[in-house]
Amino acid sequence: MTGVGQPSSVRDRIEVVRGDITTLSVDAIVNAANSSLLGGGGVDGAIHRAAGPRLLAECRLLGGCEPGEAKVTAGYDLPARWVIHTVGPAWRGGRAGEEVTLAECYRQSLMAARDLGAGSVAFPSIATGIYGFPLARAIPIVLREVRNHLAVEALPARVTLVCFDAETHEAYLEALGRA
Ligand code: AR6
Repeated sequence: MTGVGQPSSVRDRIEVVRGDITTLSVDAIVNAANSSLLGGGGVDGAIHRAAGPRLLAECRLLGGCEPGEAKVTAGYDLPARWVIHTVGPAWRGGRAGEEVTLAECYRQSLMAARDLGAGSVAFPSIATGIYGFPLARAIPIVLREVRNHLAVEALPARVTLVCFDAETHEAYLEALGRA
């Protein structure tokens, strides 16, 4: 049990939900972007549509983003105050450093959230859509990086892992022992 004034456990600070990340009232949402940062399909397209054209205007000033890096913009018309854009690895069979790059996406995004002072941050399942990173290989990396960060940092206080489709949602719940 967590008493008044005691820090919550890492476990209690991680939440898995099924839904559309653009609707969440959190301090920051993470975008699974591409290196241009100029929009695309999947969650990237949904975030740009929901945030409005001012998001693209700010992204144009950022000069792109390398895989594993994270860059911050405002959230504009989104409920979230900030968008943390990161670029996952396109899957090339697993021998091109994809797992290291995916870990770096989560690590850099969590550091960006901390530096913003964000209390809450929501992640999509980076790289497991159009980029083809196998979900079963991604989830242990995601959970390891989120847990490692929360074990040593107070911010973000809460991390929401957002699953758009049923398969992703079930796989996350199972990995967390909450199925
Ligand atoms: N909310 C939450 N998750 C979503 C949403 C949403 N609204 N829409 C899709 N997802 P993907 P990637 C899930 O393809 O694999 C873009 O064109 C989706 O079901 O969006 O990193 C970029 O510009 C999947 O589980 O991102 C890049 O070119 C997860 O988000 C490329 O796609 C990630 O799927 C990046 O590919």
